[in-house]
Amino acid sequence: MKKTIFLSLLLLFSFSLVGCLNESYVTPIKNNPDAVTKASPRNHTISLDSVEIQEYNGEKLDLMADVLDLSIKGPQQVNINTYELEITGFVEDPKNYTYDEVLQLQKYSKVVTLNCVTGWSARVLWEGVLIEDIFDEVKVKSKANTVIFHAYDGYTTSLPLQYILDNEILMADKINNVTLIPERGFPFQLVAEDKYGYKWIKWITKIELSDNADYQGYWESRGYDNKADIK
Ligand SMILES: Nc1nc2c(c(=O)[nH]1)N[C@H]1C(S)=C(S)[C@@H](COP(=O)(O)O)O[C@H]1N2
Ligand SMILES: [Mo]
Repeated sequence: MKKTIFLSLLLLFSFSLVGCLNESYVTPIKNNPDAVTKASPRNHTISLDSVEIQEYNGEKLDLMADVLDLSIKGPQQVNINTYELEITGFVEDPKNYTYDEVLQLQKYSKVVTLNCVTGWSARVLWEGVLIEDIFDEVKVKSKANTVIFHAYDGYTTSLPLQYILDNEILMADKINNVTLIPERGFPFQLVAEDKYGYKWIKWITKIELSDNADYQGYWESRGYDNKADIK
């Protein structure tokens, strides 16, 4: 019995080591606190240091580990080798992206606060791709007015198309320069700034363009405001 516990601990420890070694590049980000910041292309970045940043432009950030996970089914383990992001619905050219294909898009970063309705919040540096850049590739049809996001755990949420375009909304693959861990929504979490946490869908698998402005996602259909504007 003791031996089994020891062996499991050893296994866990080795896995966490592998996790650290995997994170072998860090994307440098230009110092522009004002707007969405363009990150350098991946192939220009080689850095062996993978320490989570704790400060950005003089501002102290929260740590990735400080963020709570209260998701409906707990952290999802997404197999990145078979993962696909499906873009579907009212688009001219529906497309499935692999993880690497998504990360070929221009990277952006910004510091944004996530506020959960239950009262906690976390202010961190998000890095990812612009949803609008994906939409440019698949060509959104004019009758679409709503974007419905689907996740690996069956969770869904929606946002007005205009909100996504007007606010340069990101789909993040990194927090504080570190690739998302399963608890944080690996491979992608939506950075739905100015909206409550239940719009910040994690483990995104599908983005659907729709004309159903009244669509209600998981928490929305359970009584939470569909606008979710932070008061
Ligand atoms: N797929 C999925 N995404 C989800 C949830 C969930 O249960 N499943 N919970 C939401 C809620 S209520 C909050 S507050 C945020 C929390 O994000 P975090 O774990 O990065 O802090 O995730 C959101 N995204
Ligand atoms: Mo939440």
